[in-house]
Amino acid sequence: MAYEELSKEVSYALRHAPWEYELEMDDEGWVSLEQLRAAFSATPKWRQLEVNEFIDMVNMAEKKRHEIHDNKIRALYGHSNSIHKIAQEERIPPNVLYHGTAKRFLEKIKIEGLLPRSRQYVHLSVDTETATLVGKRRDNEPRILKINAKEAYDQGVKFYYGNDNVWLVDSIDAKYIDDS
Ligand code: HQG
Repeated sequence: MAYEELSKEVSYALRHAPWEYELEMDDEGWVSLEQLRAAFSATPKWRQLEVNEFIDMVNMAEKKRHEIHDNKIRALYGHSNSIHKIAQEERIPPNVLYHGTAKRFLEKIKIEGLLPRSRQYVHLSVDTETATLVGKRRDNEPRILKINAKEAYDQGVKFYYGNDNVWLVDSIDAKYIDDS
């Protein structure tokens, strides 16, 4: 089974295009596994797909992008702002979080802060290693911004838990970004 390929298409369906697959998604982003299987198996590539293969995909993945519970699956983060806003679980963040980005975005970020752009939330990383990997998708030598998360939280900014490496926030004002 091509789990990586399957995971990419599942991410696409759950993050960006549930309607393309005629999925009924609840407010927290959950979709029935059986409905997802039925939608995928309508295409020749995934005709033989079984529900267990989604479960194996999630269990074997190096990066925790999806979770399965009670015969339902959801993407943990990454949702596009073109689908209904997914309710995320509010939690107290660590003191500091990081954001890896491209050098070319810095000037604007220093003025506007971090904005979710085409997604529903700004994605923050728990450590500089994770932030570097995120930033490298856009720049070979990414900049790592340090975010004073607890300070922002104490001043009323809501933080949401994505997975052990990813935190979500609606936006981050420039005053909480420390790029020294
Ligand atoms: C930048 C992947 C200019 C921001 C990753 C980023 C992550 C601004 C880009 C997850 C800005 C948006 C998300 C502003 C933010 N002016 N640029 N004011 N505010 N930006 O892809 O965080 O592998 O939507 O710095 O690992 O890069 O798919 O967000 O560069 O966890 O599971 O706008 O996607 O996960 O880019 O990545 P993205 P991201 P997966």
